[in-house]
Amino acid sequence: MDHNKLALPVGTTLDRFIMRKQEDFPYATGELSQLLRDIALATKIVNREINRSGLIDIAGAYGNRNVQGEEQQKLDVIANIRFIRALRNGGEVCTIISEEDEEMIQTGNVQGKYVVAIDPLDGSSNIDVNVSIGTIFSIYRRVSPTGNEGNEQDCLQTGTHQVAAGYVIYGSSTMMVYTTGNGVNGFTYEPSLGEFFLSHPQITTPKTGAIYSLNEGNSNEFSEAMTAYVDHCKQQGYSARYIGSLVADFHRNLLKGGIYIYPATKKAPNGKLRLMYECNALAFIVEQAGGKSSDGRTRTMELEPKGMHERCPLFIGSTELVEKAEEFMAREYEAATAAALK
Ligand code: AHM
Ligand code: MG
Repeated sequence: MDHNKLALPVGTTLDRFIMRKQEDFPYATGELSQLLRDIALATKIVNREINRSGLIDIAGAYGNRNVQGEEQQKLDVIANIRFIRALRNGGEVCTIISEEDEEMIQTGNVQGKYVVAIDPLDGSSNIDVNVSIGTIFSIYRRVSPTGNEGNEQDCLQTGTHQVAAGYVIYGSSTMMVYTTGNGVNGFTYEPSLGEFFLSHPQITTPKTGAIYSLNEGNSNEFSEAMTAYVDHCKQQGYSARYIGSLVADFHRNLLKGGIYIYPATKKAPNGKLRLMYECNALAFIVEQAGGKSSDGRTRTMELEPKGMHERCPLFIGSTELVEKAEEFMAREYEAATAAALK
């Protein structure tokens, strides 16, 4: 009897995968690997809290508003505590930017070489209704010398300087997807073993697709170019798919092909999503998977951040779809430039 058939191999754990990748870089010190493992550990804890949120009193509003003026959910706060604690205890990170905290968070690890920007729990309005939510993170190497706390310059680097980025989707299964700039790999959580296993090696996103994802409820607030692009999607016969959880919408489109848009609107001229801990991380991942991300004109990862909580429009997904949307947005830009010159 074939032993493999009797007891199928469980596959590669996230820990082993991270260690193997580190071996590819002979001078790597292991700090980034440790940091990724710290994030994975916090993810497991947050996953546990999310899974039992319907059973104990941790669903619902916390009774506070975050820096964005949005109502914090209890799980937003819990996830924030869990990630910050894991990064503080891990020792590799000097400073953290979080969606939930107005100021940068100093971990006290002045020797830490890394800065992390994180949305601990994205799409949290979906928590109470059992819809997928996520975590998004970006990792940068600090630019200031070690021995001091991290500063604004460390925190406000362009997305091109990311050394790693990832997201976790707490969905029908929990997955972690990340890149260190050498392709994108996805790991699925096996709850009975408490481990992430490599399930989606070397993810590539289709060059094109037939899904468009945006909140059409805001269409009265769209620019003419944006409205024209949505009409174009309809004429092409694309399907509209919008969960309202960025990670879940992004993940689906990454695997199936499509475009996710959170555009500028009349009320919100910079859109809704945050450059430092939502857009840049997903931009790094989509580019590593062969896709594209921009604000409609400029590559997301080249946008110069001016503030930790800065917002920007997001057009992200399959290259052909993003480029087509950019064509529509360019018309708008040209018209505005012509009008300004009159
Ligand atoms: P959050 O960070 O406060 O959870 O908000 C971000 C979420 C994204 O997950 C989602 O794509 C978007 O907001 C949905 O916004 P809207 O309800 O305006 O469509
Ligand atoms: Mg968010």
